[in-house]
Amino acid sequence: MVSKPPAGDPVQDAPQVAPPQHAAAGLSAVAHTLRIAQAQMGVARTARTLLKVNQKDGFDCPGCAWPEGDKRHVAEFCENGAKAVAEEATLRRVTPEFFAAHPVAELANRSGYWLGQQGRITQPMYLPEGAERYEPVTWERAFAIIAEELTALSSPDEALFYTSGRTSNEAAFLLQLFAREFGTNNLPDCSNMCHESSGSALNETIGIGKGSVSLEDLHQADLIVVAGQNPGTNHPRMLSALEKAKAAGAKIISVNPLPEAGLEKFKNPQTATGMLRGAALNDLFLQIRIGGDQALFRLLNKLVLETDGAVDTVFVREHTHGYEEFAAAARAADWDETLAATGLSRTEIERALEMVLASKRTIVCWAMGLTQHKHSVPTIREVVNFLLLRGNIGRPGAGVCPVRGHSNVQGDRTMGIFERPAPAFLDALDKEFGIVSPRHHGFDVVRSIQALRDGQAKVFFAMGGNFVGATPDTEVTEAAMRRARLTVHVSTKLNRSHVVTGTRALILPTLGRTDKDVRASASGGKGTVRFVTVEDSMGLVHTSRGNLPPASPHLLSEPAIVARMARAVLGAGSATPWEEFEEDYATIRDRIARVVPGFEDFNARLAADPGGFALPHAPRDERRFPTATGKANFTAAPVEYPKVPEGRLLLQTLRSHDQYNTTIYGLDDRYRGIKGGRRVVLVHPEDAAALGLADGAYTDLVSEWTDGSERRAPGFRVVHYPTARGCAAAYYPETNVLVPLESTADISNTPASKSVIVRLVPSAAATG
Ligand SMILES: Nc1nc2c(c(=O)[nH]1)N[C@H]1C(S)=C(S)[C@@H](COP(=O)(O)OP(=O)(O)OC[C@H]3O[C@@H](n4cnc5c(=O)[nH]c(N)nc54)[C@H](O)[C@@H]3O)O[C@H]1N2
Ligand SMILES: Nc1nc2c(c(=O)[nH]1)N[C@H]1C(S)=C(S)[C@@H](COP(=O)(O)OP(=O)(O)OC[C@H]3O[C@@H](n4cnc5c(=O)[nH]c(N)nc54)[C@H](O)[C@@H]3O)O[C@H]1N2
Ligand SMILES: [Mo]
Repeated sequence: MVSKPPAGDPVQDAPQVAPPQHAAAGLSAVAHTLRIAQAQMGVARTARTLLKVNQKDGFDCPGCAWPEGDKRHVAEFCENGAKAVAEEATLRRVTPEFFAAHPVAELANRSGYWLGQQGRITQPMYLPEGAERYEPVTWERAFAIIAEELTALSSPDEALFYTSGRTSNEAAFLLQLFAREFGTNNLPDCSNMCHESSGSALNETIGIGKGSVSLEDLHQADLIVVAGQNPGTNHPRMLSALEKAKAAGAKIISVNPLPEAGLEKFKNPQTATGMLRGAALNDLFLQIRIGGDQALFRLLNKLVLETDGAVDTVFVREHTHGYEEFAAAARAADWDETLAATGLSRTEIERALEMVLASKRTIVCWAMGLTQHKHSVPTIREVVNFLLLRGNIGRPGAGVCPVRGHSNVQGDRTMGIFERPAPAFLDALDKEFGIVSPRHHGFDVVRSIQALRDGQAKVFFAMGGNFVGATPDTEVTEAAMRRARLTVHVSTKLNRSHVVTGTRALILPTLGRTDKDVRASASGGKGTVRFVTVEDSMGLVHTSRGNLPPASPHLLSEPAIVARMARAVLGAGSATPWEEFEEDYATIRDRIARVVPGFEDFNARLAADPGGFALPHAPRDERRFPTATGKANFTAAPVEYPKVPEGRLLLQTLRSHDQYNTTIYGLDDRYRGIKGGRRVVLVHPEDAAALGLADGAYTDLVSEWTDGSERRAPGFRVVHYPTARGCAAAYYPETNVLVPLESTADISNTPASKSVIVRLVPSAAATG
C-alpha cells in the first residue's frame, strides 16, 4: 500500500514535546523505517530495494558517506539510510499535468516538505520568460536553451556550475571538464557549506584535505573523541563502529552542546542482543558551549605539554614543523578563559586529560559542529596540533576523521569539482584533453550568491541539490537567484530551487542511485546495466549500480545530461568525445585514470573487486606530509570564541531526525522528543527563565549582525531542553533566513550557520 502525499499546505506545524530519548536505534527505529518506506514504495519494492543497499553488487546508499566495511550484513543500512532510499524510490510522480495544475507562484508558497513529498519528476520542464507555469520540453530543446544563454554571456565567468554531493565520480568529472573547457572555474559545491573548513585546515597542516583513518583504525583505537557530530541521526552506521571499538577496549569522549541519543545509549539493530539491551557508548560527555572547541583543545595541549613524557618527541622532531611557536602559544593558555569559553568545569577537563594521556592511539571525529563557525579553520588546526603532539597521525588506530556528509561529496572533490583547483590537476587535465583551463580561481557558494546579487553572474546550473534552500540569508539569496537570466536544475525531486527561478528556468530530471541505468545493446537485446563509482568518507572507491526500473522512461543519467549539454554548447569546437563518454562510462574512467592520481588502472581494479580500493593517503600510508614545508605543520593561531551580548543566545542550526538536509521526510525528531512540527527552538530552562520564556511559548528569532542589520524568523515554539547554557538550537533550512551572507568562516568562507547571535522576542505569529 502506498499512501498519498500530504494534501494540504502549509503543513500544520504544531510540535508536541516529550522528554528527549537516551537510546538510538533499536526496534522502534526498525518499525519507523518500514512505515516510511512502505508509504513511499509499497511492501514488495521496499524489500527489493532495501536488500540492495550497500551490497557489493548493489547501489551505494544515497544517505551519508560512512564506509561499508568488508563484511557486510544482509541489511547494510540504517533507519535514516532507508528513509533516503524510500524518498528516492517512491512511487509518487510529478508529471507535466502536475505543473499544469500548479502555477509557479502557487508552488512558491508551499513548504519544502510538501514539494518533496509530491514524488519523482518525470519529464524535462521549461519555464519560458514571463510564463506562469512550467511546460514540458524535449531534451533537445532544453540543451539548445542552455547553449543559447551560455554562448550569449560576455564571459564564461558569468556562468555558475553548482554540484551537490550525490553526483557520481563519472558525472562530476565530466561536469568539471565541461566547465573548464567552456572557460570557467566557477564550480561551487555543497562542500563549501560543509567540510570546507576541514579541507582548509588539513591541507595546510598535513598536506591532504581528507581524513586519515579507516574503519579498521576505529576498531583499534584506545580513545575516540567525537566532537560536533550527531551520528545517531546523521551517520547511524558509525555507531556500530564505535560499539565495536568499545568492545575492544576503546574509550569515547563526546564533545557537544547537546546530549545526543546514540552516544548516550545505542541499541544496535543488526544484532539481537544490541536490539534489546543497548549500551552507553560515551565514557565522558563534555557539554561544551557552542564555539568553545578551539579553547578546549588548546588547553588540553598545554596540559599535555606540561606532563612529563607525554609528548612524542621523536615524531615531533622527525615529522613536524612549527613546534616551538605552537608550544609557546599553548603554554600561554589560560584556565579561566577556557572555562568561560567552554562552560566546562575544571574536573571535566582533568578527566578528559587523564583519558588522553592513557591512550596510545587516539582518533578525533568531527562534523558540522566544528566546521560552521567563524573560527572553524583554527579550531580544526588545533585538533591537528592535539593529534600531532602525541604522534597520533600515520599509525594504526590513530588519526583525523572528518565525517563527510553527502555520499559522494568527497569523490566530487577528488574529481576536480573545486573553484580553486591545484595547478597540477589542471595541467594533467589540459594535457589529456588538449584544452587550456583557466588558471584564475572561480566563485565558491557564498561568492556565487554575491555574484548573482551584483549582476556578475547570469546563468546558474545545478547538478543536484537545493541551492536556495541550503544556502544562508534566504531572502538575499532568493532575490539574487531571481536576477539570473537562466536557472537550470538537474534533479530527482521537486524543491524550493525550482520555484525561485531566473527569467527562464529548466528542470532536468535524472536517474538516482537506485534507478537502473541501462545501456541499450546495438543488436536490440536486453542491454547492460551500467554502474558508476563513488568515494566514501575514508577514501574507498567502489561501484554503485541501481536495480529499480527508472521513475520514468524520459529520464537521462547525470553523465548523459552533461555530455549532451557539452555537445550543444561547445559544438564542433570541442575535440572531447562526449558521445563516447555518454555511451560507455568506462571510457570516462579511463580518462580519470590518466588525470587523477590514485586512479591508475581504474577499470581493471574495479573489475577485479567491485568492492573497491583505497586511494593513497601519504600521511596515513607512509607518514609523509606533502605540505609546503614537507612536514606536518603545527599552527599557533590566537584562541577565539563567540562573545554573546547580554540577553542574547548563540543559535546553532542543525538537522532533525526526519530530514536529509533540505529534504524533509517527516515532522518528528524522535530522539529529541519532538513530534509533529519543526518550528521549535531548544533553550536551556534557566536561560529561558531569565528571558521570561515559558516552555510552549511562541517566539520570533531575530538575528543580530555586526553591521547592525537584523533578520527575523517568526513563530517558534520554545522547548526547555538540556543544551549548554547560553546556547540555543533550531532546525535548518527554516533558520537559514537568519544567517547573514557575510557571516562566514575565516579562510574557508563556509557560512557560520552554527554561530548565530539571536534575540528571542514574543511572537505575533503564535499558532500553538
Ligand atoms: N539522516 C541524515 N543524515 C545525514 C544528513 C541529514 O540531514 N540527515 N546530512 C548529511 C550531511 S550533508 C552532513 S554534512 C552530515 C551532518 O552531520 P552532523 O554534523 O552530525 O549534523 P548537524 O545536525 O548539523 O549536527 C551538528 C552537531 O554538532 C553539535 N554542535 C553544534 N555546535 C557545536 C560546537 O560549537 N561545538 C561542538 N563540539 N558541537 C557542536 C550539535 O549539537 C550537533 O550534535 O550528515 C549527513 N548525514
Ligand atoms: N543553516 C544551515 N545551512 C546548511 C547546513 C546547516 O547545518 N545549517 N548544512 C550545509 C550542508 S553540510 C550541506 S551539505 C548543504 C546541502 O546542500 P544541497 O546538497 O544543495 O541540498 P540537499 O538538500 O541535500 O539537496 C536535495 C535535492 O537534491 C536532489 N537530488 C537528490 N538526489 C539526487 C541525485 O541523485 N541526482 C541529482 N541530480 N539530484 C538529486 C533532489 O532534487 C533534492 O531535492 O546545506 C548546507 N546548509
Ligand atoms: Mo554536508
